[in-house]
Amino acid sequence: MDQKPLQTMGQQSGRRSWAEPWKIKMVEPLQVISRDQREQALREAGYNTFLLKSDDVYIDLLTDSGTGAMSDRQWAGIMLGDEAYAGSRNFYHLEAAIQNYYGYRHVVPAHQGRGAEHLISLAAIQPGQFVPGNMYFTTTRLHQELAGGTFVDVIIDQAHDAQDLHPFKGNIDLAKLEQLVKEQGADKIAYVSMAGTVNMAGGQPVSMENVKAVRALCDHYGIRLFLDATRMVENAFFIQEREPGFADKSIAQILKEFCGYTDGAWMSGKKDNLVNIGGWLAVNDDTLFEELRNLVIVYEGLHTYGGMAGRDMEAMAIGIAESVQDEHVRSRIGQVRYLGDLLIQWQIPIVLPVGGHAVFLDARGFYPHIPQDEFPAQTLVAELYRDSGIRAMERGIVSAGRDEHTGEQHYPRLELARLTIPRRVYTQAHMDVVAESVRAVYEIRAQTRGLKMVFEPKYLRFFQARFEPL
Ligand code: P61
Repeated sequence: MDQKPLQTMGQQSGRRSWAEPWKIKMVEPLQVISRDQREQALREAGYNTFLLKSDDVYIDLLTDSGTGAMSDRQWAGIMLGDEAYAGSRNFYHLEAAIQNYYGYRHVVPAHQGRGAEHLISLAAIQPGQFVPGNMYFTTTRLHQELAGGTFVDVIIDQAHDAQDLHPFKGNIDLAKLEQLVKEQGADKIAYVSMAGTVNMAGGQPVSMENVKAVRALCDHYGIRLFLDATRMVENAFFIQEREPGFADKSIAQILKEFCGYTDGAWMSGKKDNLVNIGGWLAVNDDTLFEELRNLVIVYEGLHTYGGMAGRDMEAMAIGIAESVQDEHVRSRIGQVRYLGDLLIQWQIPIVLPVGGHAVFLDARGFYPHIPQDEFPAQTLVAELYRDSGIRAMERGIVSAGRDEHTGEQHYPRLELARLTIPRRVYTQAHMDVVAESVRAVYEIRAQTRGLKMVFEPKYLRFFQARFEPL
């Protein structure tokens, strides 16, 4: 019998292979429940993957948030927790790491990203002001709205097109931004809210050129520029890879340069910073810092722990240093890209180019026969779970929610299912299993039917909404 010669991944791409820059010291067993059990689990979860029990999940690609594996150094750091109510030494380690790698002057700890978003929104938004940003993120926009602001999307148009190959689809459209400033007046703009990378656009990066230009525009009008730094390390990788003049700079250098164009940042440490819980805010302005330091006590905890245990702060300080290692970022994004490249080769519709933290399946491409009101991306994540026990996340009309004033549903152009890759957790073999399950679901796409929503919560409905098959 004729057998094709087996090729390693590297050989298939005409290059030498690379591998993860770590080895595994401890394992966590996985199990797959039967198809009948998965059917039942889906029904009980109202076809919402957020409502599944994790014991019923095989490969969990719901999110990369807090799901990463810590290193042996970080676990050792956990043992060095100084659980003093005030002045924990771990806070000073964390503060130094943020100042060193991100470059901001003042640090305020928070229990996670949305805690930090709450504080910056309260401190920097006056009711009635506008907050332009490069595409909405669910919690970010909600906190801006709850503080009385109105979010305005000023990302470049290409970001809303799943197939557009622009290398920096996270960029802010300067003309859109300037038009808003001119229409409303600079005093009606609370600040510019820039995320790197842009989660809802598919993990797409912002270029250094763009942040510089936005900085110049903000300086011209006297507007502040704040960064959602949640996945900014991954953004730095794309600048190193794609932007002229950065190939010889390290991730750490690029990160610091980029942050240097902004007035401050908020952070969900659960992503880039390689911890299971934690977050922070960092700003340069003394007065704003005083305000944030005051607010943190009300909502999060004292200004030297902000809702985190001392040990969590130590793990994050160590995680920050690990997160900017070039080999780490290359292998992290390399794994995401490996999965994406398999799907591209099989002509399965995904968001292009493949972004930093996830592969986003284009549910419109899967199910052109399912109208957006019947939740194509929600259907897709349910189908994937049914096929293999793999858990993904809806990022389409359910996530987009409703207009806060009119109550009308937002109809986002992107209707996506996110296969989010936790950091340092799964292997290449897991990625193969995921790719094959996506293909199986794609093959039965024509006979797949949509869903109807039978329960809708008021805030961030995607977390707890329930559905039934049509
Ligand atoms: C995620 F379904 N992201 O991607 P917190 N900014 C950015 C984030 O990605 C982010 C936060 C701020 C999550 C968790 C999550 O609709 C959802 O530490 C760019 O989660 O509070 C979080 O940071 C907030 C999942 C959040 C969601 C909101 O999976």
